[in-house]
Amino acid sequence: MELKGKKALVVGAGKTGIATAHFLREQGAQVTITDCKPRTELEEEVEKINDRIRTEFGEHQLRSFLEAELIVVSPGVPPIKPLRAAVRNGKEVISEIELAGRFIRTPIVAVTGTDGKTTTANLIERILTNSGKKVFLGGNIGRPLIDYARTGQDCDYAVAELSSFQLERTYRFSPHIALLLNISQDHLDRYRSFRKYTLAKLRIFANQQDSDFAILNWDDPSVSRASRRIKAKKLYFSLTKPLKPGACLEDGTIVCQLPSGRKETYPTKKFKLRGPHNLENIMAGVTVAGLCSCSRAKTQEALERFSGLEHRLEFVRELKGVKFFNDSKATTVNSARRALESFREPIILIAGGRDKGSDYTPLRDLIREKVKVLILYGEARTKIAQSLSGLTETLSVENIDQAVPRAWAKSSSGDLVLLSPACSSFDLFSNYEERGKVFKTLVMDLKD
Ligand code: UMA
Repeated sequence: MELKGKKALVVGAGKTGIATAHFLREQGAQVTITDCKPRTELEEEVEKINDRIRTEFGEHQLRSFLEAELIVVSPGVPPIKPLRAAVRNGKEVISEIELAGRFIRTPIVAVTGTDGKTTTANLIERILTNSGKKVFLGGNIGRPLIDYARTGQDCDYAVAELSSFQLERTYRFSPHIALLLNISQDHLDRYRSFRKYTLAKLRIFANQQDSDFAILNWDDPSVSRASRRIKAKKLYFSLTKPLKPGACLEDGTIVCQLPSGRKETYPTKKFKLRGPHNLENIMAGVTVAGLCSCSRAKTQEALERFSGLEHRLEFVRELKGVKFFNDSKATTVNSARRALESFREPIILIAGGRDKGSDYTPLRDLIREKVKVLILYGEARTKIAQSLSGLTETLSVENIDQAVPRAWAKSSSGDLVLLSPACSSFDLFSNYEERGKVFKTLVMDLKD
């Protein structure tokens, strides 16, 4: 792809937009970056933009979209009017992942799914690194993939966590190994239907060839239904079915058999990650380990060392026999469901935040069975209360500052207090990390 002298427009001046603008500039393009926010709200970002990049802030200018020869869109930017007009006018409109894919020469391991993709991408990075491979880790995880294209590209693998937003507007992007962990309702505030959301996720496989690999969740009907048209070699993992080839669980041991005949076993007893969903993530990870020729012993060692990530079923503290867990990253109903499945103790669940158009009723059975007290907070609390009424003692509070002391007051030794919101954080916080940190501070401040 020749970029020299090309008129390029980058939409969105967040992490992705800034990295993309710099890449394009370094390749000799004439770059403009546009953001709908006014310059005064973008002070930090403006500092990072070098003066050879033109800026247009405050409002998107249709003219810039129509004059550009190439438009690269940040994942958080929905199909806004000027983008639709540019497409109608035959402009090339692509995502940052598409651009990165055109320049990256290292094999890409791409992970998508509604839940578990950050944990799995990190786990894969640890497994590969422990076997002596050099790895770049990026994507939705917080570091744009285009950053890797800007380096000397001396890694053995580029591992990318990819969201549905990032997979939109990809046309040639083709990872050597692509993983789809699960699909459940999410982002229905951006997609008109679950089908549209699923189709965006499936773009991860669209350009793979039969020399590539697709790693898929056998137990998830949406995944197996969607996998029919995949051209790459398919490898499944399952918690319920003894798959050969594939990865499955036999008497507490993960067995992973590849089409080549290579078979490895990984006893799960010493794994620190909790819950059946994490076993799925691990099965996906060991399949990648096999495909990348990692040593069994080194993979097992990496799995036993990995204790998970901040804000994902993160143990915070134990106070008078009550355990506190921070699962602020659970921004979907499905991830909250998985969190509830991970514990045997009576749970005091704190949920709520900003609704994403979700249906909360899939939580009903688990709430009835496992939740001693349900504490709802934030914008979504009334909607959730209506969906989950009459199952257990339910309290409604305004925010997390009120929820934590209420949870503590309601708990007794042997209980577990879990923040697993099932909603996004944007009603009260700038992101789930901030929400998780506030929760942890409140928990650490509790006095017996
Ligand atoms: N903007 C416009 N016009 C619009 C809409 C937005 O100019 O019509 C501007 C905003 O004013 C803002 C900029 O776009 O200044 C933000 O762009 P962005 O939302 O794409 O944010 P980035 O900082 O580039 O972060 C993105 C991902 N964000 C989203 O997908 C929302 C980050 O994922 C990712 O880590 C980063 O790229 C690097 O790849 C975050 C996320 O929340 C973690 N992801 C969602 C999720 O996990 O559920 C998908």
